[in-house]
Amino acid sequence: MTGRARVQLWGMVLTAAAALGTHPAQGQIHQVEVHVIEVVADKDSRYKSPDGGKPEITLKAGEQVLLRVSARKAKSWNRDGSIHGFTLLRAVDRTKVPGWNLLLRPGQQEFQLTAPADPGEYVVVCTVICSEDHEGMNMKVLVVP
Ligand SMILES: [Cu+2]
Repeated sequence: MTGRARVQLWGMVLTAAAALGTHPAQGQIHQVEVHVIEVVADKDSRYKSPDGGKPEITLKAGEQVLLRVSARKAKSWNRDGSIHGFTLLRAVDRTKVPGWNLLLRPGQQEFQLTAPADPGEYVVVCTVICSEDHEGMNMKVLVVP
């Protein structure tokens, strides 16, 4: 999955540059490398890759990430309309990674994020009580140097 996301990266470069408000000077293309990650937060309270398989996410420490999530309602949701959460924790002490405490709405949404600076194991957890299987809604993320 990571490989496929990397291929999509090049299609995203100009979009990302425009979104960041960077203007190429004198015809020079200023490339911003963005790692596109696609995840489904599904109605059975599981994170999946777009093909329905288990998501395997590897990030480079400190890289720019465009997280594209498609969320589908499970049995219950928050009063504010959030149907799942997407919160990144350090595996070793379960502390939250700043900027990665996300709430998901139904449908597709995108987040511009920065990968953790420290390599290691991380875990994404759902913070919305989305069903009786909510506690099992998590996935590993590996951050490499
Ligand atoms: Cu959930």
